[in-house]
Amino acid sequence: MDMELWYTEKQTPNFGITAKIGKTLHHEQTEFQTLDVIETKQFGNMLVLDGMVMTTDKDEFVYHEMLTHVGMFTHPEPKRVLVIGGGDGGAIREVLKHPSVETATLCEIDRRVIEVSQKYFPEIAGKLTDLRVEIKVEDGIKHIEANPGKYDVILVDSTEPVGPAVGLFQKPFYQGIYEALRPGGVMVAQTESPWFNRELISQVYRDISGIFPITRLYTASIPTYPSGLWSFTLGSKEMDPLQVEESRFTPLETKYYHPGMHHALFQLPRFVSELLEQE
Ligand code: AAT
Repeated sequence: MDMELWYTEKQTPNFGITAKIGKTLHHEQTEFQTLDVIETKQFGNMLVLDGMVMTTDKDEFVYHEMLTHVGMFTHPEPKRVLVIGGGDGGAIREVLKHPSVETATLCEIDRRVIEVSQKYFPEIAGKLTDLRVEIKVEDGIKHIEANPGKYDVILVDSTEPVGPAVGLFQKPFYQGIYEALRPGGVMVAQTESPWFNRELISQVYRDISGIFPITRLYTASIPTYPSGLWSFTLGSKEMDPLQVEESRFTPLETKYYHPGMHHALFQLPRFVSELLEQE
C-alpha cells in the first residue's frame, strides 16, 4: 500500500497550509537556519527555511516578477541593482530581463541557500552565473551601510522577520537603503500578508513614508504563501510608479506581470488600503 505523506506549514498559531509530498530531497541545518527541499505533488520542488515556504517551482514566477518589475519600470534607467536575500536567484533572473542593467548584485547571508538552489531549482537559480551578476555572501544590513550612493534599485527579498531578517523590517535599515540609492533610486520590499501581518504592513509603510517622498503598496496572489495574498512596499526618491509613461515599458517575457496592470496594482482592496491610513 502506498504511504501518503503530507507536509504542513503552520503559518499562524491557528492556521496552516498542507501539501502532499514525495521525497525530501535535502535537509540540513546551516549556520543561519534549517534548509529543506521537498518534492510536492501540486507545486513541484519547494524550498523551506525554518519550516516556512520560500518558493516553489510552480508559483515562484508570481513573487519574483512582482517583487522586481514594478520597481524596475518605475526607475527610468536602472543600471546597478541590488537584491538583499533572495539566494534562490529568482529576483536576479527577473532583474536581468531589463536591458539597462549593468550589474545585478545578490547579497544573501546564507551561502547554502544559493548552493542548494543551484542544485534543485535550476530554472530559478540558472541566471546566477550571468556575467552581470555579483554575489556577496553577507548580511544585507552591513552591505547597505558599506555602499552609500551605489544603487539605482534595491529589492528586499527577505525571509519573514525572524532570526537574521529581523533588522530587514526596521526603520534604520530603510534609512540605510535610502542612502545606498543614487538620486532617482527606487526600493521594493516584500512585506508579508495583508491577512496575517496587518501591523507589520502598517508599520513598514509608515517607516518608509517617513524616509522616501513617494511610498506605494501593491499586492499579488501567491498560493503557497500565508493567506495566498502578498504585499510589496515601494519607496521612491523621485518617480511615482503611478506616473510611469507607457513608452517606458519595454516588452518582457513574463507570466504574471504585464504593463497593463502596472497602474491598476495600486488600486487596493479596502481592507488593505485601510492599513495605510496614518493617524
Ligand atoms: N525568493 C526567495 C524567497 C525568499 S528567500 C529569503 C532569503 O533571505 C533567505 O535565503 C535568507 O537566507 C535571506 N536572508 C535573511 N536575512 C538576511 C540578511 N540579514 N541579509 C541577507 N540575506 C538574508 C523570501 C520569501 C519571503 C516570503 C516567504 N513567505
